[in-house]
Amino acid sequence: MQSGLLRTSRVAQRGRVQFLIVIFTGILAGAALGAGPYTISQKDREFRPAQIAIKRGETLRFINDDGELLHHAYLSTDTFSFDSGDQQPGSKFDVAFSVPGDFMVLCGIHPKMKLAVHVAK
Ligand SMILES: [Cu+2]
Repeated sequence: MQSGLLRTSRVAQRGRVQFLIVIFTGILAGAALGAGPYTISQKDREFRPAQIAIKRGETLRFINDDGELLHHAYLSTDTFSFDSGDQQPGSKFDVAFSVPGDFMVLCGIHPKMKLAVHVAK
């Protein structure tokens, strides 16, 4: 009776260990590929969130979810630049930040729109 219980718990334990290995492998794969994309909303003429910290190589996805308004996200620095062009309502634009640093993304149409991006190494 006792040995039967012991065997059952060992089998359960082995199953749990295998389950944890599967999860751990998934986490490693996720880390290698980089998380994201991280969604940036532009509703009500604001980048939301207004600041974000990511790691080098990770992607921000700019969604124009602001009714009928156009937006135009861009960044222009010596080390890293991008330009979404005029972004139609309902469209999305992905940009991978390949360079570490602190950046301020702006909108070419709405000067008050600002998004601070911290890209870690
Ligand atoms: Cu805008």
